[in-house]
Amino acid sequence: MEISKISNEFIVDGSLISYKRLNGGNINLTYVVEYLCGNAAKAYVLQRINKQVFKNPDLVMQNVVAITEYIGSVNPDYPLKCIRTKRGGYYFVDDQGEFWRMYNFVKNSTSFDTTDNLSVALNTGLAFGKFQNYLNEFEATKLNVTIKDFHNTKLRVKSLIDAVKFDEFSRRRYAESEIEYLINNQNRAVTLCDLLTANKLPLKVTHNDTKCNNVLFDKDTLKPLAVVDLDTVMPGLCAHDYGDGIRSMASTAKEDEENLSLVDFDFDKFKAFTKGFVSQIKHNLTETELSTLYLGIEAMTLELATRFLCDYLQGDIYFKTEKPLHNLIRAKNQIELSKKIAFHRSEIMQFISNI
Ligand code: GN1
Ligand code: MG
Repeated sequence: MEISKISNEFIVDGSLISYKRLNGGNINLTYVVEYLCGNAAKAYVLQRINKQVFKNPDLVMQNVVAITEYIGSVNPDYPLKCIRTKRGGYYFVDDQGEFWRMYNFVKNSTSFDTTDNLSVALNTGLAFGKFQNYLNEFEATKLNVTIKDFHNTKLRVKSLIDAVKFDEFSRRRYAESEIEYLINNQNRAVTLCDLLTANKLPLKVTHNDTKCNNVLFDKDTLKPLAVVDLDTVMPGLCAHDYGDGIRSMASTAKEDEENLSLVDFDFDKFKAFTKGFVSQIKHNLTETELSTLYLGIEAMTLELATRFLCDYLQGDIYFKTEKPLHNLIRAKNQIELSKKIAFHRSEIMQFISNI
């Protein structure tokens, strides 16, 4: 169905003057649509929810609406809002059964896939830390689980082992050393899951995808305006949000950089994100949560490598890819990063424990 028709299903003033597809994001399809109302142009973000990944988009939208409204009630400056459809509700199902939703485009905002700017690193940590704080009193059981076992690292490893056994696309031979690394290093990845199972860590409302590019910044001041991409907000572990944030922020290279010699762990960005994040949430953490934050970095890096590699072996069915070996490249990249993290383990742990 045409973008203009889909877009016109939402309650927006004026008439559509342009639309443009955005490239970011590994899962959903995103457009910016622009409307002219009188003399003023106003932009919106139109997104197709990936049904392969989010099996029940209705549950996703219930969460997203509840969370945006709740954060808006505790922080009146939170600028993100879902736009209603003319038929009622917050999503439109097109004639191919695809689910679409619309947000306001946050004015004067920008985002970064990677950055070398330390105040952006600090502000990203602050933004995700504040996000957890805003939702501290939100009843976690009110949230739908939009992807079951999303950060169940043990199951992610099991899926990889199954994909290796099955080897449906005969790709195993191209990934032998990566498979071996991830299977041999699974202990570094699953400790948090074990602590959760043993009831040693509390479940909180977490974002579960704390990538650098899921924060919108003011283009001029680089102050954080909003945390976005709320599809995976679910009960989870604080260390997972922290670890995923460091995994994404503290790399010296983009997530799919092929030249592995460019992949390293940037201490300054790590420190800046950590300061921002931990300063916001420290008072809400138990001793065990605080002392296991480091494990989140190892877990999230190895888990994502495992997910990319599993998807490569399964024929690239989950993450959007732009080239044949994209998921293998991403897996190699995250493995390289995890080696750098392990190499600096004691320094990283020491910095966190002194904060
Ligand atoms: C996906 O949609 P996006 O690009 O923000 C993925 C995350 C991964 C990330 C890696 C629902 O996030 O879990 O960490 O790619 N989201 C989902 O870039 O699987
Ligand atoms: Mg995103």
